[in-house]
Amino acid sequence: MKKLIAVCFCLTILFSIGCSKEEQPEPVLGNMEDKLIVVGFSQVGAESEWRVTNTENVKSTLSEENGYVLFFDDARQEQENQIRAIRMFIQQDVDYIVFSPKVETGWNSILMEAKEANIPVIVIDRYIEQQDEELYTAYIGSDFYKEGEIAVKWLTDFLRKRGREDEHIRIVHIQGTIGSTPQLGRTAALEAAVKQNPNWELVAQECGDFTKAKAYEVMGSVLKQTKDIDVVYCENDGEALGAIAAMEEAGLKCDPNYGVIVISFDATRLGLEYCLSGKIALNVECNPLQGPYIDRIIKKLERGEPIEKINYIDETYFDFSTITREIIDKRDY
Ligand code: GYE
Repeated sequence: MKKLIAVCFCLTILFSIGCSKEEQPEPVLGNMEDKLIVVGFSQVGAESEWRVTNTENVKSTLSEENGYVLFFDDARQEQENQIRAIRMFIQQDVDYIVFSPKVETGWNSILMEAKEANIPVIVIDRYIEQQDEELYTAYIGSDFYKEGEIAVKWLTDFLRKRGREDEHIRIVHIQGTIGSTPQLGRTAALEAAVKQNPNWELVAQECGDFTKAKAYEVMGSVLKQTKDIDVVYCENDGEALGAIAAMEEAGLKCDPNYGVIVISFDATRLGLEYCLSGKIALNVECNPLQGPYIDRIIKKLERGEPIEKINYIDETYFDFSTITREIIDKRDY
């Protein structure tokens, strides 16, 4: 631990008012020196329930009581803002940089700057293109292709159980932010399954940007073209809620037994309520509680212990036939 607590507080103030390093006043030295670990966290935005939970969890875990000073920046969905925040963290000489990259590409030069400054970078949630393994210290997040595989396997089994395995299945696909790891993984799994099942047809593929509003809008346009839809595959809960609202307005029933089968990802509390009502048939979990994983890795690094480079979080799924009120009430998010 190389930072002084008083410096941290000065920097927090400077960061929020946007002063340059040269303008910083002399730090006032306190008696808690050499105790707190300074982390700069660049969050991609606040587009979904998942994201809000992720932010709160990281903030509450990397707390002062737990030994940290946290600089937080919300990039509002702009990669440029993330790059600017990371550069600011480097100038502030933080101990660690944590960031959730909006998309997979475009990070090389800023991560090179962090590497030159000897600041370990922990990538969370979404992944980066692997050009240089040495540009980051660890990744913590989900295996998104696996999540997609869970979804298509569930759909295959469900259709088989209903004797619909040879039926023509018309699928609407609402994608997340294009180029982000969850979009790439969840999309790739669906597209692979469509190739394997000649009777599955992708009737529309639109970007919902992981938001309820955008999904509502794009689903509305799809419904103007066709209402002959068997499955809507949404890449997060917000999108599922938007798509369901548009379908219900258009007179479609979202119900795996007698209507449209809606598939979603995240399994937030609200998403699971929809699963309990049957409006979402399957909800594949994506765990946003990544703070404790970050904490564990940083503390290990502080003690000089070896760490795993890639850390996938264990995840499950919930479907309309097995979800219960008790399960929802016991969940943390
Ligand atoms: O599924 C979605 C969010 O990157 C895993 O981003 C995350 C995704 C999550 O906005 O709700």
